[in-house]
Amino acid sequence: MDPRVQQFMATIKAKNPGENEFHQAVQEVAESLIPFIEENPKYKHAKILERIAEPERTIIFRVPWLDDKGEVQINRGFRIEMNSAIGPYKGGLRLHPTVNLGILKFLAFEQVFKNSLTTLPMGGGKGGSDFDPKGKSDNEVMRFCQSFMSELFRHIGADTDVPAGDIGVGGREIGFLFGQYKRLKNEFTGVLTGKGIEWGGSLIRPEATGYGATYFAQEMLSTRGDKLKGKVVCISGSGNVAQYATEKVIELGGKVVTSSDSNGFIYDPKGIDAEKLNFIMELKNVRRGRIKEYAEKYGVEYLEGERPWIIKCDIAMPCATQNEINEEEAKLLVKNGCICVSEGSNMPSTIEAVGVFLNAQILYGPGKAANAGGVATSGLEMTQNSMRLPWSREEVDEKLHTIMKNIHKTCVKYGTKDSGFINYVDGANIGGFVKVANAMIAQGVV
Ligand code: NDP
Ligand code: 2IT
Repeated sequence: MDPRVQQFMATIKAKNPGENEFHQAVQEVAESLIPFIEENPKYKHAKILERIAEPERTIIFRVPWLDDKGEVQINRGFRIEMNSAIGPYKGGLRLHPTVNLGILKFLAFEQVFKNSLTTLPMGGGKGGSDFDPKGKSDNEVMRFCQSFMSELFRHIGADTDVPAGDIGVGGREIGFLFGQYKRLKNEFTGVLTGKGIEWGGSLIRPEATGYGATYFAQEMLSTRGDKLKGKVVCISGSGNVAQYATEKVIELGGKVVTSSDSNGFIYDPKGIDAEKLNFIMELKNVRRGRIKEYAEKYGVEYLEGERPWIIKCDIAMPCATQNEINEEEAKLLVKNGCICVSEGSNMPSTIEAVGVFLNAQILYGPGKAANAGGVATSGLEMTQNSMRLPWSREEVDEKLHTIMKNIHKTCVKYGTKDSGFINYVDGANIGGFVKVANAMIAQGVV
């Protein structure tokens, strides 16, 4: 490791003990930025890197709620307001038993760069709770969401901080959260994104992250004169991002052969088609069942406790969670002929796995660039809310597609090496940094 990075990371680790995912996210960015900052000393003098790694505000609160048996349950709620240099804090809420301060700080930190890359005026934030929605009734989820919002409402607002969905938070939860906010504030505003289409939501927002990650893969492939048509694609996860990545890959002529959840994955060598995808959507969004059922229904293989990366593919799209591709899996993917990785999830590859992809010089699109279509379309939802005018599906999809092409261009601008190789990690980190850093300098020492 570069000694300058090592020194910087020693301070980060000492100040944020035990927050491993946060250390990982900061280290990956510092490796790109420290050489860039040395060449651009104005950022060094203003201590931008040190400032950008410290949240502007961290809110931690108690979330008590009553379960269906009338018993009191207590969870912990968080909102990390990371950076507001270029717009209101913006980023999702995650409900998962693994949620802790370090995980949300890594997500909020990534969000700052991602939101800047979208070209829209959004700062970075993230929040959530260690509440586990699995196995809970709709009423329990509602009571939790109402209690969570009963504290969160005083910290957010359409011009202050605009949360959205992430793992465990989809349309149902956004509805409960929005209802409680509206009741407490007596205001109908665009304080959350991912809202229902009848009450201020944007068309294409549910599809946007998966579609965007697929558009980003298309852009990367085009730099090598290649396209998605005919490619075999391994996708992990079976939630929001995975479902719509699968839909767009199929539409563009690719063959998706895997789908997964936290218990295992299914391998369908004939490919998931539109009808099978509908089954997954109903299974996951309505019945809230396990992916194993797909294997039983279609008579394909189910690999319990395994991840899809052992299957030979041309393109890998991790769409489940952080650190879901380790070094061995990355090596196996490359060995099996994988030429492109487009990350739908946030930080799915470990630092070692990223190293494998970069050394092999395959097309590697990191999450903060490849999955930025979700938050970009949240930005478009905010615009429509401000105008009080909705756009059509086609309009929003076209804007999303243009934004993904522009993010790709930014990565090419800041990430192309003398050899011609495009390092999308450097491209996304530096490309996302510049606008935020310049805004921070312009706004003084705040
Ligand atoms: P969902 O809750 O809709 O789906 C999550 C999927 O990932 C499920 O299949 C889930 O399986 C699986 N998963 C979750 N945690 C784990 C785990 N620890 N190990 C293995 N599998 C796991 O979430 P999203 O699709 O919204 O989010 C997926 C990823 O995409 C996350 O990294 C998120 O941060 C990122 N992202 C989401 C955006 C959005 O707009 N929603 C935007 C940009 C990025 P199971 O059901 O078994 O838990
Ligand atoms: O990680 C992400 O970018 C999201 N979960 C979406 C955030 C948003 O505000 O739409």
